[in-house]
Amino acid sequence: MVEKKSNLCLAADVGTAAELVDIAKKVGPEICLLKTHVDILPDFTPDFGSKLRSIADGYNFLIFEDRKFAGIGNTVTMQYEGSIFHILDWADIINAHIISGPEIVDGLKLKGLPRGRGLLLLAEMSSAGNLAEGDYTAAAVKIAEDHSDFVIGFISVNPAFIHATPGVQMVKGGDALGQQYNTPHSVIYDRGSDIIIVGRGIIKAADPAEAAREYRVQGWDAYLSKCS
Ligand code: S5P
Repeated sequence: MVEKKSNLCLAADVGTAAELVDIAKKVGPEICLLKTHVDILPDFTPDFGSKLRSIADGYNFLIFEDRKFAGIGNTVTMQYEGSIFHILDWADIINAHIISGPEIVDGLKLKGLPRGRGLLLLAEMSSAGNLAEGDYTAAAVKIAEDHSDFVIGFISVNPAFIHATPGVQMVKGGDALGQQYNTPHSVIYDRGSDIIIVGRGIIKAADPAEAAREYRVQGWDAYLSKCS
């Protein structure tokens, strides 16, 4: 993040793997993280992971597969490593709900820790009416503290961890399906997050590379103001 002066994570929710590779190359210089939903892609092929990895290595960003694992420990172990996606092989970071209890972290850690991977826990969510609050959020923090060798942060509350916050656009607002947006400054400066996760604010812009630059500058400026 410091090397690239970027706390911008692109949520690359595009329709095909070809578009994803294209936008990764366009906005690569601006981002610290690229977030994927690999199960959206109809043209997924087994070389997807290695292709994306070489772009990530070239532009010095990490890959975050937003799989939102939620099952029991044994099941998520298999989902992480197996299927046609082999997420373990190419994603630096994954995330998980804690609804099934702390063993979900043990299951993912079993595979991820030896490979140097990291996990974000969904402690809060940006969608209207979500149930991740109060005791549930506190439980996510406790689980993270108990597994601080593998859990690196949250999808947004404890300064020892990284907070990555979705629901970010240049103007406060929302979409037609309950997404709630705040500005980069409000998320980083007022709420104390570390990373902004931006999807449609960039991928639907006329010039995604230019939009990514603007989000990076606003996110990084808000971070520098917070530090000073
Ligand atoms: O609470 C959440 C958690 C996540 S990971 N709310 C979210 O919106 N996300 C993800 O962030 C969501 O799945 C999508 O990929 C991205 C937001 O995209 P945007 O187009 O609304 O900026």
